[in-house]
Amino acid sequence: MISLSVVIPARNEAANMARVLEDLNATIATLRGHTVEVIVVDDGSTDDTVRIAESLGARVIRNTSRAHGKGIALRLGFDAAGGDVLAMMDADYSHRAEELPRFLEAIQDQSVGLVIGSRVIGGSEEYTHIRALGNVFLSATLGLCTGRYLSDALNGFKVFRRSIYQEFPFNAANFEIEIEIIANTLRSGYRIIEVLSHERARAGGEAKSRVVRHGTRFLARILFEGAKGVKPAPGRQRTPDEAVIGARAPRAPAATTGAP
Ligand SMILES: Nc1nc2c(ncn2[C@@H]2O[C@H](COP(=O)(O)OP(=O)(O)O)[C@@H](O)[C@H]2O)c(=O)[nH]1
Ligand SMILES: [Mg+2]
Repeated sequence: MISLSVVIPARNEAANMARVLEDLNATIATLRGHTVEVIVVDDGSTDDTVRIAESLGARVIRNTSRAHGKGIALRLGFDAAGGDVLAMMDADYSHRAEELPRFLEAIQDQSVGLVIGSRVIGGSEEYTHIRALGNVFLSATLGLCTGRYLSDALNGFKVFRRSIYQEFPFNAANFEIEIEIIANTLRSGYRIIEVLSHERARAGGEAKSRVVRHGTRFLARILFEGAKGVKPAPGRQRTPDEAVIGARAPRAPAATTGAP
């Protein structure tokens, strides 16, 4: 049995919360072999976000400190999560809950620590030219700084092992937590896998991310993590678990024949 915690950061997402959780609950009902908790982390929402989340069965955690941001909210949720596997998705209905099984299947490979949804393969209704270019530039820079080239490092739809969160320090306050998760996964020696993911446009409400401000913070974080180094300790590099990837039964041992 795999225990999964889905953590959703939300600030003033009343326009979207109901459909996010309805779709998520419907997907959870189809999962076999998983126990699942859903955590919504609120950051001083002034609308009905909290009431709607609670009415749909989510456990709501409130950030009561003066500092707020997506990274702070996610870390509060991860701290409270009981699952061995953590999923993070946005509260604006841009991520598709029905894709979650694809992520969960990928992380069954014991060598995989992090699964990222790739909008480069799956497409995005929210990409403006500037966002698409920024993502390509920042993902390529991350590759240059860490040696791991990803098509969509910045996507906030991710599934990863809680052991990585527990083993390494996390301190990102904002959207740059995406980079911190990748860097710490590389340090852990686990592999990172990308799966196809299609991003819808935010359904309602207002976006909190700003291209220039958050793009700059992403870049600063990439350079910082690259300078710090992401090489895993010797002996930590994990190799693919062929049994899961190929979904093959182990080969029967060769029959031994007696002496002629
Ligand atoms: N709790 C909390 N959530 C946030 C904060 N900023 C952004 N979020 C959430 O993070 C997710 C992504 O934010 P969004 O504005 O859609 O950014 P974008 O999709 O990256 O352009 C949404 O679920 C937001 O509600 C924050 O300060 N606190
Ligand atoms: Mg969004």
